Amino acid sequence: MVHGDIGTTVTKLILGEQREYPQASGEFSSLFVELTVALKQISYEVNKAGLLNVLGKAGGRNVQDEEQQKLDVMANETIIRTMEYTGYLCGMASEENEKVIEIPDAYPKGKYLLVFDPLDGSSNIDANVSIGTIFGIYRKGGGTGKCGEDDFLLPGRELVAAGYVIYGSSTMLVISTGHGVNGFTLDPNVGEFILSHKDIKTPSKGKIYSVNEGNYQYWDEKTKRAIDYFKEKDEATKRPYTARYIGSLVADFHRNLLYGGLFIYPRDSKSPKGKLRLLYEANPLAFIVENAGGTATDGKNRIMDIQPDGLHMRVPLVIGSREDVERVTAMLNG
Ligand code: AHM
Ligand code: MG
Repeated sequence: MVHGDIGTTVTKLILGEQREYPQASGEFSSLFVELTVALKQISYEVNKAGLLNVLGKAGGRNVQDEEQQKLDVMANETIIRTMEYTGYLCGMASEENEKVIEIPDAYPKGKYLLVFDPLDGSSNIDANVSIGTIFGIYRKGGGTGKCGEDDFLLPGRELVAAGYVIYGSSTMLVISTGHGVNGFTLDPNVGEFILSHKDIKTPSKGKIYSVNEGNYQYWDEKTKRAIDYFKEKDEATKRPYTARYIGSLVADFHRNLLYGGLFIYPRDSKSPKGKLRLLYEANPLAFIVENAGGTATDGKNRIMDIQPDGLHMRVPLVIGSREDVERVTAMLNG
């Protein structure tokens, strides 16, 4: 059931959902509100980055051996420092940290697990292209206390909630707690996420395909054929699809969610396991797309049924409108 009318705040919507479950302790709602505080801080920093001359590299390399941008570090620290204090989490996992982020001994522990990519698409930062934050929330299996890597190796179907923020021409938060998908636009004057896109449903078939075709020579024949289809006349529309690729997953995904279409990052000979990460990129977006009526696979299996083998496991990703994803998945397996 979807709560709230256009113009309501994200806090009100989450509280409304909580009241549907009289046995709920309110911890999830409080956790979520704290998370939105961190997300608003990141939005503020991203927006003023150009002004403050903080663009550029921080000098370090993260666990994936990628250059860390200053804003990546800032976003990661903002989420960790905000959320470790709440008492609702037993640990966190971030794209920027090799191991589980433990809650300091001084703070109480809770029953939830937070996974996140603090600033996705960060190679686009210096060009002022839209970037995003992706997150997922799980409930720990059994009790509170500290948690280790094994606690995080859960399939996406166990997610309690997931969402992303897109730092674009305005900042938007898109979330699902498993009851549809709602989009909120940050009103900078009052500092609140306001419901602007109620009960988002993605079209069952789109006209857009998004893939880095520069990798064409690294694809196998089935992948080439599956992508070539979109340049031919589609059986239904008698027109080829439109190509759109920003190179910023949240931005590519968000556009396709609203307009219909699909995003594909297939495995290739450079990245035989795929590029994108299951825990904090593919799973949260798969949770969102399924709640909006779309679907997501790794080219064969449902993304949310994949058993992770590590915090930073990579997967191929085919995600978006149901008919389009099913077509590609069938062609990859034909
Ligand atoms: P990041 O987490 O290091 O920012 O990398 C993920 C990004 C996604 O946002 C985007 O979809 C993809 O990498 C683009 O990859 P490519 O440049 O290979 O097309
Ligand atoms: Mg990322």
